[in-house]
Amino acid sequence: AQIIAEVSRTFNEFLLLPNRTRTDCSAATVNLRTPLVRHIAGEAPAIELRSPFTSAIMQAVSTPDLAIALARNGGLSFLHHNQPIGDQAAAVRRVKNFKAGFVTSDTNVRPDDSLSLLAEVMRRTGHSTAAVTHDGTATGRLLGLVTSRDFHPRRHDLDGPVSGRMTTITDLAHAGPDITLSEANARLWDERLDCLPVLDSEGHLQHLVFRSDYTDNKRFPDQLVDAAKRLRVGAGVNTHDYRERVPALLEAGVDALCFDSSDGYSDWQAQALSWVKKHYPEVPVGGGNVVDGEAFTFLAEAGADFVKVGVGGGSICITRDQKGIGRGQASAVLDVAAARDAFRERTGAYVPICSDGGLVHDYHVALALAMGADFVMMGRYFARFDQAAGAKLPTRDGFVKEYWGEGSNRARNWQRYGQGGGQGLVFEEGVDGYVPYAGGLDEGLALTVAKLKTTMVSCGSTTVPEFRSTARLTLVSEQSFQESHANVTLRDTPGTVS
Ligand code: MZP
Repeated sequence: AQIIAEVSRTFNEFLLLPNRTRTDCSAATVNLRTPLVRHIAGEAPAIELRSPFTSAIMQAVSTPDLAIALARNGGLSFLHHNQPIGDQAAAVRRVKNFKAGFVTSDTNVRPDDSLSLLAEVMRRTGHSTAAVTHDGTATGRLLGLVTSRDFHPRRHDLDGPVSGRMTTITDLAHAGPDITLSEANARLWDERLDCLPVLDSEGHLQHLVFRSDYTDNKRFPDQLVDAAKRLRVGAGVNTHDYRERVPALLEAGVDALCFDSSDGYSDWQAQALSWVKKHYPEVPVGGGNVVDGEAFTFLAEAGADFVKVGVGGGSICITRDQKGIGRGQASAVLDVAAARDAFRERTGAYVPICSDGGLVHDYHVALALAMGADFVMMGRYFARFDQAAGAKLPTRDGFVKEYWGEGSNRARNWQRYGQGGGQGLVFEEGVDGYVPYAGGLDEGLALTVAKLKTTMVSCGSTTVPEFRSTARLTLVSEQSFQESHANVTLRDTPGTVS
């Protein structure tokens, strides 16, 4: 056997050193955009994530509800394939048919008509206030506010001078669902406005962004319904029934596929990737999981548009106990990232990598990105939210949610865990358990994103690629790991101070 000299390391063994933070580097200026799929290095990818989060291809995690919530927050879910093809396709359709938030007009509503059209939308939907922007450029101008009840913008609500119903909004980008707002405008948007119309440079209404969910198109004037923006969704596939599953998912409107295997370094996966690329060359399809550069290159050469990294690190995973297979997640990501960069140098193609599983603390997301991941995939994290599949159960101290592995007897996902060719699991590679309940995805993810941005600011970075290239990591000793935690008796520790 060959012994790899390097020790297999995981995230807990590393910390980031702060870099110099420039004055223009703040949470408001951090941009978390990251590529999802293969592209020519230096060019824009066909699909980007607004936020580097994907949810695990697991029964307990990626429901259509979770996919909708995550897509609306800039990430992407991969709906699980451990279900009949028709059911998975129906789940894809549920996400794609969700029209909340966006109604797009392609009918060139004249600027003069915009206000009256908005008033009509507001009347029908019960919205009370709306803002009208003149254009979608970075210096979009707020033309007016339409209100159906008292709405008095306070000066500090708005970035620009307020004069009657006219003011200036800065930093309002026109990017469809990817609208970004300056901090002040985001606050205004959160607190006061119900509806944000986006107009093109000639003042034609392009689409309306609503805060609440509106699936009933009847509420909108006809001019605004036929071309609603649709949320993105991914789906897991396996190397057994892909010839039937892939076309059904595509028919349902899926945006990206991912071959899902606990060990993706196999001829079966290379053959399946090649089949998809031959029959559907335009369809983004990822592969995995792998833990070293050699396996990454194998899948990238077979056509994978992204590669997932991680074997044995998942919170519900016992593959390492059962089979002695795996690698510390930090070592795996560092090795695969180096191979991705070498592949880019050699071929000119950038194939993003995803750090999948084993992210226990929020700061592990930052570590994964610093070590080279383009985005992360998480199971335990998302299983805690309302939108995940597990039942919410009361305990003495609050609530928990069920969370079980795909290799557990509960899921019996034999397509993911090839154990000798036959159908069925010979032994378990995952467990069935509980995770603390964490409420809704919107609030939970917002907190994680806030921490990620703050970490990036401390490291002097405003973009994921900049963070990756400038981050400095240090190994921590057992003693310094202890030092990282609070070293006082906590106030709410029972039986300490009366
Ligand atoms: P985590 O976020 O809960 O730590 O890990 C989720 C990841 O664990 C999944 O994306 C998948 O790669 C992996 N997984 C899913 N089921 C099992 C299992 O039963 C597993 N062993 O390891």
